[in-house]
Formats: sequence, structure tokens, C-alpha cells
Amino acid sequence: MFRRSLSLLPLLLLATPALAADKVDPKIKADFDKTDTNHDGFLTRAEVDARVARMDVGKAKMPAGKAKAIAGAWFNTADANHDGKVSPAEMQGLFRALASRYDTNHDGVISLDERAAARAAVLGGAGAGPVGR
Ligand SMILES: [Ca+2]
Ligand SMILES: [Ca+2]
Repeated sequence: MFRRSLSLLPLLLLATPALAADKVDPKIKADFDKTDTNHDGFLTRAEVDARVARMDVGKAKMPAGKAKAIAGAWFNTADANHDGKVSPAEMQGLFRALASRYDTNHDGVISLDERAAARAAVLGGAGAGPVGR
């Protein structure tokens, strides 16, 4: 199912970029717009880097090396058509894939426990151990 939607994505984007954007969940779009600081409708690696660097991890700021690793992993996964930028539809695709992965009891809701597990997986997986030292 995911694979199928990925193969359709470039066609949709080429034919009707506005329509594709309209189908994106408003919450995801709001998050997208916050990250799209130059408002060109796409996220670049630099914009994602900046967004992740602004995220708080508990009470502390994200260490720079870890932020870069997470942003890189996020970007490479989200950029489904590998054109070097992430569209709203690509971001929604990633969120849906993550949601179905982390919604472990499949009730359609990511509970706080499930969210915490997802967060731990992301933070632990993207750069276990010191980065860049
Ligand atoms: Ca942008
Ligand atoms: Ca892309």
C-alpha cells in the first residue's frame, strides 16, 4: 500500500501540486509550514536541520551532532522521490508510515506511552553514542 502511493506521488506532484497539497492533513500541513521557513512549499535539508535544532529534548536542547543525525535520517526517509526536498505529501506519507509503526495496539491513536517509545527509538537510533567526537 505504501509502495503504491509512493509510485503515484511524482505523477500527482507533476500534474496538480496544489491539489496534492490540499489533501494533506491540516495538522501535518501546519507543522510543515512552521518548518518551511522560506514558504516555497518544500522543505530543504537546511530547513529540516534548523527545525530539529529548535526542538527540545526533555529540558535540554538537542546536542548539535544528534540534531544533524536525526534531521538527516528524517530527511532521507521523508524524501521519497529523492529530489532533495520534502513536499507536504511526502511529509504526510512519512507521518502515516510512522503512525502505523508506532500505534502498537492499532487503535488509530498514538498514546503517550507509544509516543514515548517512538521518541526513545528515534533518539536512541539516530546517533547512539557521541556524534562527531
Ligand atoms: Ca522551503
Ligand atoms: Ca521529494
